Amino acid sequence: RLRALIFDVDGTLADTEHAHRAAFNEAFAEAGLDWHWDEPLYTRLLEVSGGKERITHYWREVRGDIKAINAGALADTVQHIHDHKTAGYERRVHDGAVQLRPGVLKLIESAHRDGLRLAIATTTSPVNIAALLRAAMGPTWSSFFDVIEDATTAPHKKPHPQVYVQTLQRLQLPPAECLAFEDSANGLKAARAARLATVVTPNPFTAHHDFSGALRILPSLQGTTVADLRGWHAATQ
Ligand code: XBP
Ligand code: MG
Repeated sequence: RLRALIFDVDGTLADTEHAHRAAFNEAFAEAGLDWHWDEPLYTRLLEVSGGKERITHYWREVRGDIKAINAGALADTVQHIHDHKTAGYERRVHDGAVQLRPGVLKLIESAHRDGLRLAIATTTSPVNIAALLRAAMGPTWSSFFDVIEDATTAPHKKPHPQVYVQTLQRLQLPPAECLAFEDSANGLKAARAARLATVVTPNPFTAHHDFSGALRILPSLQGTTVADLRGWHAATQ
């Protein structure tokens, strides 16, 4: 029996990556770096989950000197850039730059009414989740979610399954009683490695990814009902 829905945030609940990209570029300029991530480059860099991991990966790509930098100093610099990036992202969300994807709010509200438990499994930071969901759902947004696992609680980023494994542990449910919702190949891999049946709603940044192993691949959650989810889930049992 289906008991819980577990949602990724970035790209799944909302098309957040335009705002993330702009915030990264602003943070690079602030740090005096001449880096600029355009859309094609950012699309490629999204293969690295996690903002700090993405910055470190790019540093390694464009500069040969990474080995010469003391690991602590590098981590501090990346942290500084990422703090600015987070502040810039929050400001954009505040200013209304990001909305939930079609069908998301309706599905969350009807699943909650229907007694399904809801959880979040994301690689992003808690402040980003709060900014987005407060803006989209109002001040009571957190009452909808029983469990939130994020960058602070699950340091191994997707495709590592840690964030999903910990979400299941905290829900105290087996994966067979849950469905995951993802938008990317890394997210799908993480969920599948935690044995979760997964509904994928790709977005323009992830449309080219390989989604083999997905339970369903849908253009969005618009029109998807709780009854649909229960039916798809029952077919997996
Ligand atoms: C999303 C990410 C995030 C965002 C940036 O992956 O990889 O890193 O792009 O957010 P997923 P932070 O949707 O699979 O969780 O800078 O806060 O990491
Ligand atoms: Mg995602």
